[in-house]
Amino acid sequence: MRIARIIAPLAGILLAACGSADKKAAETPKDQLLNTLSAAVAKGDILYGHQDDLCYGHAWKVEDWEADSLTRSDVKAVTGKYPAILGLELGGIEMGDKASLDSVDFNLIRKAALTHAQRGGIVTMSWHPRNPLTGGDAWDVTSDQVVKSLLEGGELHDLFMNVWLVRMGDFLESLGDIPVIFRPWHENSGSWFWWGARLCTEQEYKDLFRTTWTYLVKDRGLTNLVWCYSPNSGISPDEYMSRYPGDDVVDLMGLDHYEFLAPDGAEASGQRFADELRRSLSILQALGIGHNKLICLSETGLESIPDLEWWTKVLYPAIADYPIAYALTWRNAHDQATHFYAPWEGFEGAADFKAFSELEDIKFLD
Ligand code: BMA
Repeated sequence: MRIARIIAPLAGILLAACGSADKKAAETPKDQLLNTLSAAVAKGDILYGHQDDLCYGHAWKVEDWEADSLTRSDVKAVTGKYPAILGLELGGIEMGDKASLDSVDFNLIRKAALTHAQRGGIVTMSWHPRNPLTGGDAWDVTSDQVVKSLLEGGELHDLFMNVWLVRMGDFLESLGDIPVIFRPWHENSGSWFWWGARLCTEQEYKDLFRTTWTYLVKDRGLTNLVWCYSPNSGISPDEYMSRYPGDDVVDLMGLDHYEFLAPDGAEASGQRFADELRRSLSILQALGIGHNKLICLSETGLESIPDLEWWTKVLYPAIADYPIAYALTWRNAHDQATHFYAPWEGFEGAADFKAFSELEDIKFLD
């Protein structure tokens, strides 16, 4: 039994704050999406999300994006339903590339977003941009000058403002009224991306986030973005807030938390994962109430899911009592046998995922 009754007042506040749903219709796509998420939280629902669903899955991918009606989904093949939240990845858009860093054509990404929205689903977008200073990828942490170089006064500021953000703005604008949970500069409490904790100062990180927000929202006038801030788990409330860019530019407080299987086996690893998740979600819940923001588990998962009852015995009990709007598991790579985070047809742990999808408070797309 979840705690919908306790958090319903919070959702009420949020509804009032983002467009007075009881007085007049929501005005912007962003308001509408926030209202939808608030309503789900008020009911005690948790929406399930899957990264890159519709674009590809375990050992298959969409070949012809124009002809394909995007009806295939690993999640649907197992549960009969599409995920409620579709995660999509924009890494490479800043370079003007035709396809993302995961080789998904940006036309397909746009079509997947529109198709999913037309089916009644919600879209979220992440961004793993390349390292503009070294020419490496998002994981290139060889320089701690990258964020600084993009900010005002930096050698790459012009590139950032007049090329990177323009390309991002063009793509997001091309989605029209489709609302998007936009989640740039994520997992910044770790130091595995060039915008991570040891790679820039707190102020530089905040400036990076705020510069991105100001360009897309103020300069471009985009009204379809719900802004999600999502550091990694394993942090204190102070650490969460130390790089928080501000209530005026964040709509959704998120958190990424994965399970990694340790040599002591699935049971011990699952226990540690669940304990840390509960600890992190308790912190997030308190911060969400304090800042009047919805909260979510923006990324989670166990690669290859060797624990065949992970969904109902590990993940669900860890999240069920928290007012998170959604929980999203990462992608099922089409070209790597073990890089998957959701079951696919024929996977031996599929039954447990189906059971998870049938839980009363876990919502897929009906
Ligand atoms: C990572 C992995 C990578 C991928 C990246 C961006 O976690 O899945 O293979 O390129 O996300 O989607």
